[in-house]
Amino acid sequence: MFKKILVANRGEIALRVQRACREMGIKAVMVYSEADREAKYVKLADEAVCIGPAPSGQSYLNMPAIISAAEVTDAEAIHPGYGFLSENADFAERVEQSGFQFIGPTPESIRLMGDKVSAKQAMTKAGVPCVPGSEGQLPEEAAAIRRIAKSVGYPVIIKAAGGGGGRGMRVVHTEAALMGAVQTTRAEAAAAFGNPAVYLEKFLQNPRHIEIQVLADKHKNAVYLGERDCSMQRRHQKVIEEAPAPGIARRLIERIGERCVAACKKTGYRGAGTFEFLYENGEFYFIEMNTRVQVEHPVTEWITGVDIVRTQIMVAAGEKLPFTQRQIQLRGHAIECRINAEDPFKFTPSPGRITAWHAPGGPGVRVDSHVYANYFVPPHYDSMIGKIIAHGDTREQAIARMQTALAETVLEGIHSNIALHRELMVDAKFRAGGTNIHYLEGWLGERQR
Ligand code: MV4
Repeated sequence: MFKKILVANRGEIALRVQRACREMGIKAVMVYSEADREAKYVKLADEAVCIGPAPSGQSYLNMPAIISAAEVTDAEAIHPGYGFLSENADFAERVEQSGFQFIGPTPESIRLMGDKVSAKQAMTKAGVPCVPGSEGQLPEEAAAIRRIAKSVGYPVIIKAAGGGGGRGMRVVHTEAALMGAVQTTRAEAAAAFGNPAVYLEKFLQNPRHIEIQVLADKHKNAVYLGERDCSMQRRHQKVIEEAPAPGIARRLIERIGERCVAACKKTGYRGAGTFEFLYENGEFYFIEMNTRVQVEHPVTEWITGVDIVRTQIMVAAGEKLPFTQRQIQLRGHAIECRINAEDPFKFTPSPGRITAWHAPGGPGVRVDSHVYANYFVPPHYDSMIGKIIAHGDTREQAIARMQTALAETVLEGIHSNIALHRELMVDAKFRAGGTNIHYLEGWLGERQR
């Protein structure tokens, strides 16, 4: 096992990885920007290295600075967390070329999944059901594109191969609008991702976002850890996640999970990964794969009892997965509320000094957050400052515990979305379960302020 790991991230996930290291008897080197000097996990670190000024381009995205920090501290591996360099194949490659273990999949896997066209082709080949659409990227000729769209059937969606997570896509309802949308999406993709390739899919109007968590080792073993329902989102930012997904038959999830595991084995995937699906009318359609640990991993940890971050570290060190698929049993229900420092109505970031913070607790409550009273939320990064996760034997109990937790939480000095979560926990449609990806935005539109 590693003796020392460098954590190339900040905020709650940096603390989460630091905790996993502590528990495993591994020293954690924390890197930080000038804006994060006062962070608790920096103060409490075995070692900490400043990697640059506040803007992430000069710090958390600064590959030479991070690799130098690993060199001077004699770390053996680098955990990238989520965001920043976590899905950057060139970074993973440079980490390994510098003699460190990247805690994640191979650069080849990251590259395969980073290109959404090659990802879909690999999944189709591995037997994972995908959204009907173009085979690979769209050709140049307008007539050929029209033919594809017509056979798929309108509405269709044009997506950039280099996009993902909602970036670089455009819905098309009629043939008249098709070529304009293709040209615009291509131009935007070339500018934003340096890759003009686009592909076409049938546009699903009212899907849910269901994702499958997988873990794989370097010895051809892979398991899936059930699913998460991440449909409660606003502008492609998830707000509430839960597991299991309400109302979806277990045998259907098992069929899809087994396909995901087969795809991992076929592509030589290792580490933690997430297969994103759209779910509509009882069918799953693969859209993208994320090759990192995700924000919402705690809901899966809670219903499976598997420590995902610990397992990422174990498999990166070459150990075998310490469990088989048969040993993965789901227990109860877990819900996560993301706590954002933001205006409760305009959703603009609300950085600043936290004057009071009382985290909730009690049975079935977990808080993943790096904040504390008198902590200054820097304006340079994502507005998420932590997560509250509640578990129960049933979904009703998990919601009840989340309501208690939200009622106990005190956060003063900055604006947040805690009141929003309190309102959502009593919303009849949310409580019924199974709302689609458009529900939250509709609800916000009708909400009385
Ligand atoms: C779609 C779709 C409907 N049909 N693809 C948005 C994020 C990116 N991961 C894929 N996205 C979508 N792809 C087809 N063929 C609708 C979305 C989508 C969405 C997906 C998941 C969660 C929230 C979403 C919000 C708007 C659109």
